[in-house]
Amino acid sequence: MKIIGSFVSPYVRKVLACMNLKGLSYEVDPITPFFGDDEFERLSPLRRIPLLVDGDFTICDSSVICAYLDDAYPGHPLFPANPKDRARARWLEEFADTRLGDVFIWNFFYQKVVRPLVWGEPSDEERIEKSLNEDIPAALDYLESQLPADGFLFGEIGAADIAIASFFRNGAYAGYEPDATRWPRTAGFVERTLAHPAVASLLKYEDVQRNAEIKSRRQALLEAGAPLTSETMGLREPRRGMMRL
Ligand SMILES: N[C@@H](CCC(=O)N[C@@H](CS)C(=O)NCC(=O)O)C(=O)O
Repeated sequence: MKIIGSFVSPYVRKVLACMNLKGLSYEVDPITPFFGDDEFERLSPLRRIPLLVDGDFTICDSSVICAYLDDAYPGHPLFPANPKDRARARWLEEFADTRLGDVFIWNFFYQKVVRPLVWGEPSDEERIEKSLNEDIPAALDYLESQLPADGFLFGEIGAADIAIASFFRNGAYAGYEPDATRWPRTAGFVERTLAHPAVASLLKYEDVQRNAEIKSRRQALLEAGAPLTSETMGLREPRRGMMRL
């Protein structure tokens, strides 16, 4: 199987960690979505990563991919079996993908890191401040009411745990760490989840991806042992997708 998308994306990280949990092997085409070519846009119409290629089948969206992997492949289940727990797991995954995505990615990481780096535009400081002072704390207040003091949400680690914790890695890349005195459950949960081998084993590739220049990135990742595809859907110049102006 192939996953199209950068190791640094929280949504790609979620899918790769879930594939690691299931013991599935994969190759990654580590592109940033803005650099995707026409073929990428044909297969991922919103120009978003991750995209899964499984033989002649392709599907996008991290939640849809994780649900497909659970349906199609045995091994470690990504969602609990009990219908109510299962629904709650899907809700918490959705809360992470949508709300944590807004507060940690679009209003924070994207503003601080991606906007200047990819588009050569200044960060929107007002958005960053609002996210840091209002929106991230409100999201963490909610998480604090939902997350367990020990272990994972539904016993074994699964997609919902990983989806939530994944955004904190990007938060940390842009300089944010949750205050463990104000949100002790959240801080402990995130630390535990990110330290799980299925997630932690991806960290070295993320570091290489973040620190290498675009032109030498593939080579640097290969040298670090990353399982890369031989071909890429990446371009040299970025293009804007229909979702972002
Ligand atoms: N709901 C999607 C969101 C994926 C997403 O937003 N990925 C970001 C990268 S972290 C992206 O591709 N953004 C490009 C854009 O929206 O233009 C999923 O779960 O896969």
